[in-house]
Amino acid sequence: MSFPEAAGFIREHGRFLITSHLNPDGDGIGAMMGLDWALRKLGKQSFMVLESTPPEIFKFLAGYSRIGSMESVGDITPLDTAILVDSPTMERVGRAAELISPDAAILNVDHHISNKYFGQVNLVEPSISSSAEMIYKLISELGLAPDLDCAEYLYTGMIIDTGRFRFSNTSADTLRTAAALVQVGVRPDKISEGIYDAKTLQTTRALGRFIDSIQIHLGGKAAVGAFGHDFLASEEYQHVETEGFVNHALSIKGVEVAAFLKEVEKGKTRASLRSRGGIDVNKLAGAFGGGGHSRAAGCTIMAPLEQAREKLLEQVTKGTG
Ligand SMILES: [Mn+2]
Repeated sequence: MSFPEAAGFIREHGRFLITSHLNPDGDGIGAMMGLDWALRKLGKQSFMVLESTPPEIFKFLAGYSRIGSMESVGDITPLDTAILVDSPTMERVGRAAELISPDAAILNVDHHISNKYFGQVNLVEPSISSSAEMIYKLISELGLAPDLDCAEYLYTGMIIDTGRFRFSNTSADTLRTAAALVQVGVRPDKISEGIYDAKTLQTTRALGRFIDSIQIHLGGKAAVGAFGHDFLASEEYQHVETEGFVNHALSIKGVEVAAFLKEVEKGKTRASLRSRGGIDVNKLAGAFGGGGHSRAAGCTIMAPLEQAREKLLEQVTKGTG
């Protein structure tokens, strides 16, 4: 599926639900908001709804309150047209799927290699850094040029998914797009400060806790940091944003694969996985029903923390040994 076909889908419809995956990152948020901006520019009706309240950390984006949650929207009739961004499956949007009528026309815009092509129209481009970069191309295809607000949405998505233009998904096109957004007026220092230098004290303390928890396995090849259920359920944790924590485990010399394990419920552990390229974490996550990208992926392991760690390491050994 090509950008012109996705643009055609947008032109043909009038009223859209836009949603993204559970616990969205800056790319899901930025791509949603950029797309919402474009739809409204075209005179369309657009509603952005996530399962839960969007994360505090991106509150500096203009019009952030336009993003609703299942709680805030109350009872609304399911929509006939939906665009899912940055979500590899329908299931990943969680309860927001209740707002999509069963026979809805769905446009799927994503860059996860694990994408399941669940839409009527599927714009899936695993070679593109971020869903936000895809939305930039889609906006151009629609004959629009981002204003400053829109440029900030897309730039935010791009810096999150490229790790501030450090990861291997940072292409010449990525940098050209970023340059175009800066040309519109985006200030890289402002966005960077908004995301990386506006942490709660609890987040900074939690990072210390995460770093302390790192254990090295498989002769130095794997690093695993973990939060147990008690901490996740504590009042303190409610003010913590863990975006980027796992990269501290990956940055240790010799480490090829890193994991951040969170025991979200007793007996249920969420794993965030990163690799430097030798190990395909999309496949690793796939062994537990998850997925993502070859160097960044996630999955849920139905086991308590320590068992989840063992299962994960077993799978790394199987996949690489
Ligand atoms: Mn993404």
